Amino acid sequence: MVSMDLSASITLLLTISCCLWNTESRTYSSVLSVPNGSSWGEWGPISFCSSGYANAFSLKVEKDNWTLDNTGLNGIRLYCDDGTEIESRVGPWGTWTRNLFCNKSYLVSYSLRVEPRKGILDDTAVNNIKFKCSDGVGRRGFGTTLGKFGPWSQSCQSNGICGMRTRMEDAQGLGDDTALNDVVFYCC
Ligand SMILES: [Ca+2]
Ligand SMILES: [Ca+2]
Repeated sequence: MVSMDLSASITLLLTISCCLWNTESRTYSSVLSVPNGSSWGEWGPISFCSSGYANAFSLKVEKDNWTLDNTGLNGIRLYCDDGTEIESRVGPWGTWTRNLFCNKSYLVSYSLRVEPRKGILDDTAVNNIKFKCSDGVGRRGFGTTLGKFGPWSQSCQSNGICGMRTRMEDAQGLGDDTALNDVVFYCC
């Protein structure tokens, strides 16, 4: 009787481990990054499409607010062909711009538009992002125009982007806010 209870507990434990792992992770083949991200803030959680790949995105953008503290890009949302929408850390400013889609293909590469550090002046860090679709066509987000685009990331060698993680600086109170500072994407 004791040994039956034990084996039932082990089975239950294995079942829980299996399912928690499934909701939080996914087997991926590579991680895409770029060298020009900024380094303020903390990395958020990794978010994966439940089973498919990202074929569209939208950006949370704070337009120039004519004050001395702008933040530019505040969030990235990916739309997966399995119907899921995923985000990692998202900043509090700005509004979501309209979606940009790949034509019967998936997102496979990206480049970040980043403003270099301004010292005592107003920093914004990342201002925009552009993607390449697996059909070779580019899609530039509706971000802001400060800074310049850096080099393209590697491209997914597998189907396409299936996950993401953003680095976000929390609100600085009266200090200089920058919101989104960097992002990496996962290929499956
Ligand atoms: Ca700022
Ligand atoms: Ca500053």
